[in-house]
Amino acid sequence: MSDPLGAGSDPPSTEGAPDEPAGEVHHWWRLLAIWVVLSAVGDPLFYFLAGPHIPPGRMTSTATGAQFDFNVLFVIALPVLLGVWIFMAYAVIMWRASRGGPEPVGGPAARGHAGFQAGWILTTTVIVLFLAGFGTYELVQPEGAGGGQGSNPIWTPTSKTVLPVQVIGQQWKFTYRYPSFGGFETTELVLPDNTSIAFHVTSLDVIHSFWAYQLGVKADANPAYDNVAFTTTNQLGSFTVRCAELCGIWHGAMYNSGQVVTPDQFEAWATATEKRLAANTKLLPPFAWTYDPDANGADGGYYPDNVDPYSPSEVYGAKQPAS
Ligand SMILES: [Cu+2]
Repeated sequence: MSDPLGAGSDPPSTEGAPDEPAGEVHHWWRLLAIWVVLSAVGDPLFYFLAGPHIPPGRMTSTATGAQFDFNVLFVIALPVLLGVWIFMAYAVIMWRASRGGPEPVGGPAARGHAGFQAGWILTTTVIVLFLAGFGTYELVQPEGAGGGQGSNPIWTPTSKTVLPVQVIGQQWKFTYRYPSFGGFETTELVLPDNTSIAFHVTSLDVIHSFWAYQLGVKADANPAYDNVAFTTTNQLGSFTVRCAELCGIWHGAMYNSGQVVTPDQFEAWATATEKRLAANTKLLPPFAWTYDPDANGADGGYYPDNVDPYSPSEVYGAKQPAS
C-alpha cells in the first residue's frame, strides 16, 4: 500500500544474474526442445486432422493435388512460424525487466557468431531450394503444367476415355457444349464421376476465366483460343463455377453451379438433354473449338449479320438458318 509502484518490497536476488555461459546454453537447448516437441505434435495434427479438409477439397485429381501441395507447404511453414512465436514468447517471459529490478543484460551478439550465421544461411537455403524443387516438380508432374493447361498441353490423360466438355464464357454467363452428344449447348454443367474430363475453355467476347472451385480447375477463357484443362473426377457432389477475370459490369454475377453424378446418371442426363435440345442445337453454329462472334450469323457466329457485336441495337437470332 505504501509502495504504489510495487517496487522495492522484494529486491530481486542478484545471484542468478551473472551465470553467463552456462545460462546461454541452457536457454538454447530449452528453446530447441520446446520447438522440436511443438513442431512434432503440430505438424501431424495439422496434416492428418485439418489436411483432408483444406480447400479446394478432394473432388478431382487436380483438387487433391492442390490440397496436397498446400498441406506440404504448411507442414514446412508451421515449424518456422512456431520458431518465431516460441522465441518471442520465451523472450517475453524469461527476459522481461521487472519493475524496480536490475536493467536486463543482453546476451552475446549474433553478429560475428559463425555457428549462428552458418546455421541461419544453411537452414533458409535448404528450405527455399526444397520449395523451389517441390513446386517445380508438382507443377510439371503428375498432370502436366498446372493440370495440363494450354492450347497445346504438354501432358494428356492416360485414361482411354476422356470426356470433352466445352466451356464458353460470354458476357455474362458460362454455357457448356458436349461434342460427344451432338454438340448440344446448356447452362448446366454435369460431369460423370471417376472420369477424365477435358475442359475446352473459350470465350465469345472478352476475356473470362472458368474457375470451378471444388474441382480445382481454373482456366482462362479467351476468344479464338481453345484452352485445355484436364482433371479426373473422384467424388460425387455439387461445385461452384465463377468467372475469375473481370469481364464487365455483371462480372460479379457470372457464376453458377455444376454436379458430379454417377456415370449412369450422366449418360441418362446427356442423352435426354441431347434429345430435348435437338431443335435448338440445329440453330447453333456447328460444334467447333472456338467461335467467331463476328462471323456471319448463318454460318458460325452468334451475332446477326453486319451488326457490331457491341452495338446496343444488336438482336440475337435475327438471322437464323432455314430449317
Ligand atoms: Cu466473365
